[in-house]
Amino acid sequence: MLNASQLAEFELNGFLKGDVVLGDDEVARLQEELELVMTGNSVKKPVLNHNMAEGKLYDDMKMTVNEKVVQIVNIWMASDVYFQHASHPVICEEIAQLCKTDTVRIWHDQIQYKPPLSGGPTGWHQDHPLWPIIQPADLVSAWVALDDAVIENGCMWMVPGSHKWGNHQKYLGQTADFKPVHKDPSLLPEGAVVEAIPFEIKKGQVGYHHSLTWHGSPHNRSDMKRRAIAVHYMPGHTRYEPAAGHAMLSYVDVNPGDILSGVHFPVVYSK
Ligand SMILES: O=C(O)CCC(=O)C(=O)O
Repeated sequence: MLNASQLAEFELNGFLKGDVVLGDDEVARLQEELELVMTGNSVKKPVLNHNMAEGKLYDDMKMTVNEKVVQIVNIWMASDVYFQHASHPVICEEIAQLCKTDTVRIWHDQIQYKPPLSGGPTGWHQDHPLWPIIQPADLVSAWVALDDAVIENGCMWMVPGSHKWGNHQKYLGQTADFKPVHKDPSLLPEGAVVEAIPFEIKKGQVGYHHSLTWHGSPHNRSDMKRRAIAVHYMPGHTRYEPAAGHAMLSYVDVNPGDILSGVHFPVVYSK
């Protein structure tokens, strides 16, 4: 359970470090299960399992063709261990606090694995604009490190306060050394300071971020793996409002305007 000062910090910054919520044995189990799914050896399959760096050359960054970021979407559908993780009682209760809701559903989850030396960057972005089938933009994600995530192996970076600036996704870019850039700063609200800080998370620790917070993670040139599981959670009032495509679209079986519910969007917390 988060205290008042943690809730105030999240409100101010749009992100927050939580506790270490998984012990070494639990992390080891998730790492094993990840290997099984990532190599295609699980019986059930996730929604996506691919190298998201492939074919993507950020115009403003030096990238080599061999860079790799393994992205797996909805590993919970392929692995009961990951479903249990997505239902973690401490995480789900804290998400309910941060979303100010009494019901929490899984929108979808996401592994990002940056392998040693060749791990590619995840460009600066906001989550909600990349999810154009749900409204409103008040989701919160729980990002749990499966290896210590530090500057050297490509931890996430965050821009404090950016969750209050609206949708700037199409203007976001980065410098060659991965500083966030707004392509038309005149559109930013008065007083907005675009300054990123590292969001280092220990193995088994949870970090929370709002779905409008600017974030990204650079290359992994270290000899350490950088594995993590992010679960993107919806408060009980999130509606299906299709405006463009998304990997989860074919799993929706409600009508536009309805609460996004159903077996593929399970309730993991309710008060
Ligand atoms: O794992 C990363 O580096 C990026 C993850 C991310 O963008 C997210 O969880 O919203």
